[in-house]
Amino acid sequence: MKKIYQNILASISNKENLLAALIDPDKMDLEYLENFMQKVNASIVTHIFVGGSTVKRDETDALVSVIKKLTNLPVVLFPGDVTQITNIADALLFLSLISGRNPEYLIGKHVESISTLKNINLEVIPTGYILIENGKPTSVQKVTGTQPMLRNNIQHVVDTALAGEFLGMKLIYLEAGSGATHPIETKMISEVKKALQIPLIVGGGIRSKQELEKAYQAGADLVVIGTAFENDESFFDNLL
Ligand code: 1GP
Repeated sequence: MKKIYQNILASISNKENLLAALIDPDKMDLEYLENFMQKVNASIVTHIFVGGSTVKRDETDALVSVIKKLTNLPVVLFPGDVTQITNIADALLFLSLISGRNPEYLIGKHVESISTLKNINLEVIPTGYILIENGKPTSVQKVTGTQPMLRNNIQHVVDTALAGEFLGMKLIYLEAGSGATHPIETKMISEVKKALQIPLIVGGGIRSKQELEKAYQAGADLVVIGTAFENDESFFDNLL
């Protein structure tokens, strides 16, 4: 059943804030997963995102099959590469790195993924992915060989997000990068949100309840947190 995107839209119209816990197969120890998922299930998390910049073939499949046994929350792939696609998940963010100018990450990887995607029944959600500089190089930047967009050129980011919407993308993801020193600034979130009709995802560097609330207040519909959950499980309790 392909309903993840429809459910995101329904939650937004009900004014519910969405929160994804990002699990990187490269960093998550399977032995630790059960305990981690108990924390997730008892928290305000609404989605599980799975993905990373450097993940070994089949690692995502193994991880997602265990996650599915431990939670009823939707599991959405947020892949760093084509090898991270598995039909055990509920949906796939079909990411186009529209902040960059590397054709591989605008269309190349997408074409490469079709031999897998055409044979499985995975919900595919076209997503405009926009990397914003945060003071230090990110893994996305290194892996994709692209430059992030400048923090102080908000208009250029707004135009890029809207171009993504006009191209037919269903979500826009503003990304400061995993472990970013600073999250995306609220002014940028609110300006992008004002311009868009489609939902806005914000992630990277969010480490406190206050930062999470600021992102929602500025207009983020769905916030993604990875590092803060990985580093300190009690962060789940702080969000209650
Ligand atoms: C990274 O936006 C996500 O792609 C989450 O970032 O790990 O900094 O929470 P953090």
